[in-house]
Amino acid sequence: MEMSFRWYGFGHDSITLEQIRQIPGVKGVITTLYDTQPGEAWTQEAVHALREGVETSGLKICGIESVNVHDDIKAGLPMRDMYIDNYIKSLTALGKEDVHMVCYNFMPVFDWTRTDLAKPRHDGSTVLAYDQAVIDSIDPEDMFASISGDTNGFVLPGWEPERMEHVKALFELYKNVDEEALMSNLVYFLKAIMPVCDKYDINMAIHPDDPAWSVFGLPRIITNEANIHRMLDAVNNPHNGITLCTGSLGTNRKNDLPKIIRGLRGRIHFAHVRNLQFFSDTQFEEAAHLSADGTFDMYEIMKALYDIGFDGPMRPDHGRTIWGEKCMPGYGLYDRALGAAYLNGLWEAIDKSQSLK
Ligand code: DNO
Repeated sequence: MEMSFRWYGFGHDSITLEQIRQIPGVKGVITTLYDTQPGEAWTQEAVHALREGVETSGLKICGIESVNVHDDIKAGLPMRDMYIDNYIKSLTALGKEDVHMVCYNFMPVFDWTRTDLAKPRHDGSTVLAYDQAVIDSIDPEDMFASISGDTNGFVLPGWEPERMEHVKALFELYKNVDEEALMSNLVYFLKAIMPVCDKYDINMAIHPDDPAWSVFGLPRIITNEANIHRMLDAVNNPHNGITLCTGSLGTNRKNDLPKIIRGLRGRIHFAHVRNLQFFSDTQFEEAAHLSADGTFDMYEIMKALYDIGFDGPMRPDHGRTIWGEKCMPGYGLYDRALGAAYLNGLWEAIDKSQSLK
């Protein structure tokens, strides 16, 4: 396991590489070319400049989150082959710059969805939260407006205003796309990109849908163990893997996270580890990483990752906003740094107790 930290790039993040470098055990960053749009071909020059910037600070790029997939690919529209060609160009640029892990998602229209970005918590922090009753009471077109006031001026990943301006048109795109069609569009995409992944040894790590069920009637497929295996078996190449995101897959309380992890040996290429606190099956808020602060047993999750020999990048995921920090909701320095230290501590303890046996 290699501990990493998500960083949004020069000019887009309140946190500096120098600060990240001082978090014990963090070896590198998970980043992206934040100025690109889904569907655009990345150039090797741009990736090289990003890499150089990161390496100058003594860190490295542990992986990209995300190279976003254009909606025409997800919806299976005629232009998809052109966008897939561009995706292959982006992967080539990354491969040539020695980047070997790419996180992406296949969620239609909205990426991760929360109904509150600054919910006050009992400990005085604020956190991201989700309440299905709120989703059921609003129009999808109002979704962006309802959360955009709480972002502290940051552009949230997956909620870029340029895309959100076209929500209605985006919904139109998917009107004939059900879960079966979405799955087959995903398989089509994966089959097309596997040769370049093989050539440059790039691990593709699909991010689970968050929450792990349909929102606003849109199809969602990376939601449970059976669907994950279906996707992996359909393109049975070790480069076709997943991002094990506990906070996303774990939204569905039927998903037994340690069990799912144990069944995915060799196919988990990236791990996002965080905790949730539930109020009902469809209402939850994000907790501190510590097991006792939420619902998940973080020891069992880390132990399962350890036992399957997980050796990819891991990052602490969304943190609470604490200590008066002004940051992108979920992506402040302080609570994620606490999360990294805690997860590293669990890993060290598991590792040492294994070697005592
Ligand atoms: C939210 C993130 C997601 C994730 C994408 C991957 O905080 O976990 O936006 O990066 O779904 O493409």
